[in-house]
Formats: sequence, structure tokens, C-alpha cells
Amino acid sequence: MSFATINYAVDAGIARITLNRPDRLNSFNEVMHEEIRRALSLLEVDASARVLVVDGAGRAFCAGQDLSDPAVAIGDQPPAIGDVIERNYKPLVLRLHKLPMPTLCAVHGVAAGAGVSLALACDIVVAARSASFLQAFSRIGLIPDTGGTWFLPQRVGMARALGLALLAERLSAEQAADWGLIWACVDDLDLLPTVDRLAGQLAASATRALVRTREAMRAGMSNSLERQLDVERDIMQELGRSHDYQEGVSAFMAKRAARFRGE
Ligand code: T3D
Repeated sequence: MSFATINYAVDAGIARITLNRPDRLNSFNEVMHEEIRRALSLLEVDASARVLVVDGAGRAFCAGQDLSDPAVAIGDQPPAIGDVIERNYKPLVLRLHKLPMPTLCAVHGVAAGAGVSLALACDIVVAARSASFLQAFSRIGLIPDTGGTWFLPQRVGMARALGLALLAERLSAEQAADWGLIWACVDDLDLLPTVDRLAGQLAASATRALVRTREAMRAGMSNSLERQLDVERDIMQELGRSHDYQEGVSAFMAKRAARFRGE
């Protein structure tokens, strides 16, 4: 299947969605949203895919919403931005959150607006040292969307989340890693090799255990300790019956590398 605004490929268990509108800094327009939806539909039923990598072509990761797109452009009538969110951004975040595989985002150049939120919707974010994160929303009279008001306070705490959102100053990749917004900041030349290495590691891991870990941690953000212990018990019960648990323990006992199937 061919795409005009993204690249999508699956190779050796690693699926990759590359935002590909470099002349507009990979900002989202309607076509790109529609193509990402199509790529996710392929991915959701692709049993060979064990990890998703999201990255961007050109000099930036993603500049958020394409402000010149007719769907949001300023005209005689005010745009129905809530409809755009409902149609495009909300399903994007929810589908990424529910993918049956871990997700990894590589950020280079600038990530702005919904571009930051897209990155934060992924499980692991690695950024090049020269990258930056910009909560551009308040500059145009909007609020952090695409989950921004959920991700930011959870990752960096309310004081920093509010500072980032209200002041709309660029946050360097190094500071983002120091604050816990992202997993790691690496030298620019190391970004691709690092992401490839991590993607390979995740693709060879016990996929269901990774996905259940993510689910459990999210549930733990709103559960009581007692309820969370129940969640953990139930997931452990399920995983204890999996091939990958048997394989992991057998490999450990035999002092060999595990060959997980990811089922
Ligand atoms: O209606 C709604 O908005 C609903 C959805 C909201 C979700 C959101 O994401 S809201 C936030 C939208 N994004 C922004 O406000 C960011 C706008 N862009 C910028 O502030 C800057 O471009 C950057 C800080 C990201 C990068 O700056 P710089 O100096 O590196 O690049 P540049 O020269 O500004 O941009 C390069 C080109 O990309 C330029 O076009 P040109 O002059 O070469 O023809 C610029 O207009 C274009 N571009 C960058 N971002 C966007 C964009 N075009 C349309 N929409 C953009 N978001």
C-alpha cells in the first residue's frame, strides 16, 4: 500500500511509521491523519510486528497541526477544532495506547504542539541532543491536546507541566530527559543506531508481557494499592500460562538466550 504523507514498513518484526511532509515539518494535515489511520489498521492485524517505531523525515520530527490545512484554517466561519480532535487526534492517541506491541519514538529537530503529544503517546521516547520540545499551543490560543494535558503533568509534575504549557518555551532534549519527559537524550549521530538497537531488543522480547506491563502501570496511576495488587495478580496468572514465560524460565535454567514468540 502506498502513502503520500507517511512511510510505513514492517521488517524483521519492526514496524515503522515515518511522518513524511518535510517541507511542512511533518505537520499533520487531513491526508496524513487518514494515512496514519490506514497504517495503524494494517499494523493492528499484523502478527509479525512486535514493535512500532515512529519517526519523522527531514529536519524536524513534527510541528503539530498543519495550521494551513483547510480543516482548521481561519476563514469566514471559525473552524470546528473540537471536530478535528474527535476525528483525528483522539483516535490516534487511543489506538497508539492500545496497540498490542510496545511503541518507540525517535525525535530529532523540533517537536511542537501535537507533535510532542504524539511522541509522549509512545512508550519510549529517545531524542537527539539537538532536538527540542515546544508546547506551542498557548502561542496560538489553544491548550495542549492529543493527550498533552494528561501526559505532561504525569511525566514532569504539575509545576513543570504548567510552565511548559503557559510559557511555550522550547525544552531541550537534555532537559526533557533530566525532567523525565522522555527516556533518553543521545548524541545526534547515535539517534538512529540507538533506536534501531532498542527496536530490535523490543521486537525480540516477550511482547505480551511488555504490553501488560504498560497496561498495569497505567492502571496503577488511578488504582488503590489493593486494587493494583489484584491487577498484578491477574496479569501474572495470565502470563504464567504463556509460552514466553515457559521459554524465559527454560532459557534461564539452560543458560541460553530466550527465543520469545511474543504471543
Ligand atoms: O486547529 C488546530 O490547531 C487543532 C489542533 C491542534 C494541535 C496542534 O498541534 S496546535 C499547534 C500547532 N503547531 C504550531 O503552532 C507550531 C507552528 N510552527 C512553529 O512554531 C515553528 O515552525 C517551529 C518552532 C515548529 C519550527 O520553527 P523553524 O524556525 O525551525 O521553522 P519554520 O521556518 O517556522 O517552518 C518551516 C516551514 O514549515 C515554514 O514554511 P515556509 O515558510 O518554509 O513556507 C513554516 O510555515 C512551516 N510550518 C511549520 N510548522 C507549521 C508549518 N506550516 C503549517 N503548520 C505548522 N504547524
